[in-house]
Amino acid sequence: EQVEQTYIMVKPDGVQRGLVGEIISRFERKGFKLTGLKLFQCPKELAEEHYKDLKTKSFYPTLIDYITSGPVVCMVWEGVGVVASARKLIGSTNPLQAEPGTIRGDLAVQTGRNVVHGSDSPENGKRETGTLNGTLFGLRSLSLNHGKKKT
Ligand code: YYY
Ligand code: MG
Repeated sequence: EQVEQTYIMVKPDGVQRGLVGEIISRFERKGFKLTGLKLFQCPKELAEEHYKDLKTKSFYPTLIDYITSGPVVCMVWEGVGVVASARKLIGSTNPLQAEPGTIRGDLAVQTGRNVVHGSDSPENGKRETGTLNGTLFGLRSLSLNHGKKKT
């Protein structure tokens, strides 16, 4: 059972719709630990780096336009099994196929406006939170003892 980190990003539609608190709340209630957070206007080059695996897809240009269309909220969440668990909390890529109770299942209807990103593997969790190849989103992860006072 290994402690992992995952990169969670509230996409521009989620920020515009005022869903930041709702989304953070779901990860908090689940019991994961927030170790990095910032509001950020993603430059095109960084969006392209983040989604480089999707470069050949037909929706790629639209995706880059969308993700750079307004501020996003970048977060690092930490915990045992957090990568896979966060993907479950988020739900399927197409919100119409996402189960009720998931973020996308409850809050979205369009694949191109699916409110939140989550790393799809522990390796990408490392890449996207910047613990592997430098700071992709410039997030510095503060792994402090939340709620625990040193005695
Ligand atoms: O990891 P996840 O966000 O669930 O899906 P990906 O397959 O990584 O695609 C990233 C992003 O691209 C997705 O959240 C919406 C967009 N997208 C799209 O607009 N149309 C598709 N057919 C597939 C994905
Ligand atoms: Mg993905």
